Amino acid sequence: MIKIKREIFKQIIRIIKSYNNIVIARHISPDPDAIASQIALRDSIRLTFPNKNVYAIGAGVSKFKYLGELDHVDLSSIEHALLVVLDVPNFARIDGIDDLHYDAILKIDHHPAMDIIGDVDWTDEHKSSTCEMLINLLLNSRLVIDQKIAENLYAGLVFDNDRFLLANTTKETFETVTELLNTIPINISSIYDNLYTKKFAELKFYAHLINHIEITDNGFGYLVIDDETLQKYHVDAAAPSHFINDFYHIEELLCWCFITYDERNKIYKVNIRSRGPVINLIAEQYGGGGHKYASGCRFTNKADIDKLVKELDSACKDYISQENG
Ligand SMILES: [Mn+2]
Repeated sequence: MIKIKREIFKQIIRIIKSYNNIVIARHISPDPDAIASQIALRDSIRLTFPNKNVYAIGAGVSKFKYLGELDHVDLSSIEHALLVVLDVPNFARIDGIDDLHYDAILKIDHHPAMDIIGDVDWTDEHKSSTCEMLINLLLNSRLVIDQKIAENLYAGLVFDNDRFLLANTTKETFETVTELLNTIPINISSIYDNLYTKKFAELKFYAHLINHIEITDNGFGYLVIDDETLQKYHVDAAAPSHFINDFYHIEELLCWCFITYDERNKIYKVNIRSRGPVINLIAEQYGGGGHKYASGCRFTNKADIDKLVKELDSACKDYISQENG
């Protein structure tokens, strides 16, 4: 039996019930956990409370269209809204709420807490994904779940723990999935087709990453990817983020990062992963953040590249000397 946090579920339902306008947001550069969680929760609230206005907002990503459509709505015209924040702990990384006036915040997230504190706040950094938390919520409250909602939540869950491969996978993760599958049949193979089918161009780009990553004596791997390289392989500035998790389980790497120049937004996008040193505090210094071992940030100053690379490399060095301590 999963330990159910009935009290927090009651509070969540109460605050949802008390608002007619509900806007659901998540982080910039969204991944399937971020988008699937907001679309699933929106659809569930709409089915449960058909008279409410519920919107899932933020920039869309064509790669994740199969999860469902986001809402394009003039936020400045919405009054007395409940802002639901999913899968993001800090205001700086919420996508697209600048024009929104809201009266209260409901936050559900599995990142270490930062500056967003919800009026109702369920933060649990031991959960593998925000979708895992929403499965717990939907299966243990009056919120309606159907097959599409269940499939979205499963997709977000397996994306964030890389099909139960990563260390954020727990006994509770398996129990949550079992409870979901016992409740609703879902088409797992079509979810995996959507999540994992790739084009050759993308795999050739992956080969480029493998062939060009620089690895220091301290087990730190990094690669700066310019716009010319992205164009050569016909991929966009988000492509490196799709491969960052494929560098887990490489013996020579303790920590690795891709720094990608996004020509359209004139910004460097950084993905960082680690099997050794904690990296989210470093990412926070560059305006980013995330999990202890999976973080990201963005910056415009080219000089920050060298600084960040040096800092991550020395974090690896410190980690090794502590291990050998
Ligand atoms: Mn997540």
